[in-house]
Formats: sequence, structure tokens, C-alpha cells
Amino acid sequence: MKTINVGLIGGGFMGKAHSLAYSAVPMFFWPADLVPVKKVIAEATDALAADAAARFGFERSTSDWRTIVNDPDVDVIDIATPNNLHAEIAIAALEAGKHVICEKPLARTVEEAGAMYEATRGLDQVHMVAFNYRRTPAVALAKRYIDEGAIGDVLNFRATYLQDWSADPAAPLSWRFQKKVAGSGAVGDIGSHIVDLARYLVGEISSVNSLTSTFINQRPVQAAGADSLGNAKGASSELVPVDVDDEVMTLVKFAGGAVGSLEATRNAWGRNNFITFEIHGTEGSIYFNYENRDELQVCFKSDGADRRGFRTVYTGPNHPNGESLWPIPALGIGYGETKIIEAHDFFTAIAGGEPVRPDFGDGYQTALIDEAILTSADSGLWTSVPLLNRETGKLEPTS
Ligand code: NAI
Ligand code: SOE
Repeated sequence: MKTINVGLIGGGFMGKAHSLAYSAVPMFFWPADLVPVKKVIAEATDALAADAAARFGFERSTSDWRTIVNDPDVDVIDIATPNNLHAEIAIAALEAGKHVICEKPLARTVEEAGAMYEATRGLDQVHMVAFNYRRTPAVALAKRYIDEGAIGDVLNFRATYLQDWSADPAAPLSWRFQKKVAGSGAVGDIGSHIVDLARYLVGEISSVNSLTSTFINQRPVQAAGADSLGNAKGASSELVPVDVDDEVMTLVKFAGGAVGSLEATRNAWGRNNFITFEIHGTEGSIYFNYENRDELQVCFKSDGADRRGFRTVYTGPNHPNGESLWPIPALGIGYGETKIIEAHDFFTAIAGGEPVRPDFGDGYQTALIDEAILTSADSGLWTSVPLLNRETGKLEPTS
């Protein structure tokens, strides 16, 4: 059995999710090509780092991520910090010869994402951006239906990502509300997930016509402790401005001819992690709602007029990404499982010397789309999205 040593940077929400995945990968995927070893974790202070190592099962800890990046005993750098550190860490890690998995969005800006992609060119290491929702078995099944032509030519893709953890203006200023840390608001934080799903399922987006809003334009300062994702207990009485969007809507045109819409908001009381998509094709339709993530609803023209309607397929071991999870459908496939599959696919790529998707090129293309959305929202005009040519590394007009 071969092992691979992981250095994880950031021990918050995603530090927990990734650590869980590293422990669980060999339990689900066995025999394993490479078994991850939780070698060293970095946090913002020595105390936080030591605490994270004890909690998540890392052998060592540090408050200086640079020591991990240059540690010859570390093979993989996992970036689970706020967005402002992604580019600097990833570029240093790639230069040091490490494989890199980086949380989404790849970076704060299209410039940073481009530099990160550039740093991968000509290197053999595996790089991945952690858009894990595409690894949900029902989402992978939707892709299988589309690729097999079961719904014909795709005409329309409409997706939502609706949340309410920050709908209360009394919720403190998370790093996610600060442009200098996050880059953008709902656009990069949650909109990027449905942009990734749009690209994965339908193809490249060629132009957008968008609007963004900031409905809650000031928030209390976080008094102390970790980012609390909307927990008002952490709020002080001092109010500071929010300088990112909290709502985005965009029309999209796909290079392949389909049209669609994407909507992401943090102000949707009652909607917690409401990722949905509905896809209409010439031969049928597909509907997915992450709140019922074991299920994919499908309807086919060929079903006959007297029985046509959406029916539910419950995902399980017979479906893509479901094979190694649980032995019967509808037992409950959760967020954790998407991270376990993501980690497995990353290590399989390293073991096989193959690339994995979504990679930094995909993260960069998503950043180009996010940039076009923000530009269009400013101008009110349709805005075209340049397409990354993976052969040349240059940007070209999307046809
Ligand atoms: P978080 O705020 O819960 O955790 C970030 C951690 O990084 C904190 O514990 C913080 O102390 C630590 N940190 C800050 N500066 C550091 C430094 N210099 N060295 C080491 N550690 C440092 O944030 P969360 O939610 O874990 O987000 C992290 C990243 O993951 C973000 O890019 C976010 O967009 C992404 N994310 C992705 C999700 C997904 O579904 N794929 C879900 C949640 C977050
Ligand atoms: C907050 O909106 C958040 O944690 C995002 O940062 C994640 O990407 C999303 O998957 C869950 O919600």
C-alpha cells in the first residue's frame, strides 16, 4: 500500500470537510492506489494550528504555511483558507513541486486565477479546484443522461443557488463580505458553483447579461473568534460597510446554442443550500434539487403522452460516483461524500499521472465568467466571455 503525505492549510469549515475525506477515502475506495496521510496542518496562529492538528488528526502543526509548502516530507498542498491566500500559496506550492488541491473560487480575481493557471503550465503535478457539487451522484447521472443523448439537444439550463445564513443584517461581517479577502460576494462564493455545474453539464458560456445587488450594505464587526457564518452571537455593536454583492442574476448564452439563467442570493429566507437546476432538451428534461440530493427527476418525450411527467431516480451503487458509497439507493448521500469522491479522484489522478477535472484551467474559466458577470452588471450590457485555449494558454473569443 502506497501512502501520500498531505499538508492542509486552513482548519475551518473546509479544513474539517477535507480532513474527514482524507480519513474516509480508503474506507470507501479500497484497495486504494494511494492512501493519504494527514502529515501537517497550518492555521493562523500556533494555538489554532495545534488545536486543528489534535481535532483533525494531523501529525504536526504550524502557523507558517510556507514551511509546509517547502517541506520535503509533504507531497500535496491542500488550500482551505479564505480566498485572499489561494493564489500566493498555490503558486508557491506548484513551484515547490507539490500537487495542489485548492478550494473554490480559485482566486479573488481573474488576474489571480490566470496567474495560478499559468503556474501549472508545463508542470507534471496534478492540480484541482474543489467544485465538489459536480461529484454528487445525481449530478453525475444528469451528465450521463445528457452525454448519452437521453434528453436530446440541450435548449435551456436554469440554475439557482439560494442561501439565508446571512439574510439577517445583524449577522456579523464574515470575510465573505469583504472584497479584499473574498474578491466578490454571491458571484464568486456561491454563483461560481452553479457556473461550474453549467459548464460541466452543458458546456462553455459565451456571453452573459447580468445584474448584481447589495441589499445589506453594512454589518456588525465580528467581535472575536472564528468566522461564524451568520451567527449573530459573534457580532459587536460597530457597523462596517459591505463592499461585495449579495445577489446576482444572469442570463447566459452557451457556445453550443443553449440559453439559460443563473441566480444566486444570500437573502433567501428559508432556503439554506438550495442548489437547483432544470435542463430542457429536445427529447426530455432533468431536474435536480440539492436539498434532495439522492434524487434526480427525469421526464422523456418518448414516455408517451399518457404517462409523460417527471419521475424520480434515487441514486445509489448503480450510478456514477455512487459505486463505492453505500450498498442501496436512497440511504442518504451527503456533502461529506462529495468531498470523499473529490479526494479519491484527486489521488487517483496523482497515482496514474493523469490530470483531473475540474483543474486550475476550469477554475480560471469560471473566474473569466464571473468577471464577465460583474462587468455586465456594471454596464448593463451583454458581455462576451473569453475562452481559455488549453493548448496555447491564451484567451480566445468564444464562438
Ligand atoms: P473558514 O473561515 O471556516 O476557515 C478558514 C480557515 O483558514 C480559518 O480557520 C482561518 O483561521 C484559516 N486561516 C486564515 N489565515 C490563515 C493562514 N495565514 N494560514 C493558515 N490558516 C489560515 O472558511 P471556509 O468556509 O473553510 O472557507 C475556506 C475556503 O473554502 C474558501 O475559499 C471558501 O470559498 C471555500 N469553501 C468551499 C466550499 C465548497 O462547498 N466547496 C464550502 C465552504 C467554503
Ligand atoms: C457560504 O456561502 C458557503 O460556505 C460557500 O462558501 C460554499 O462554497 C457553499 O458550498 C456553502 O456555503
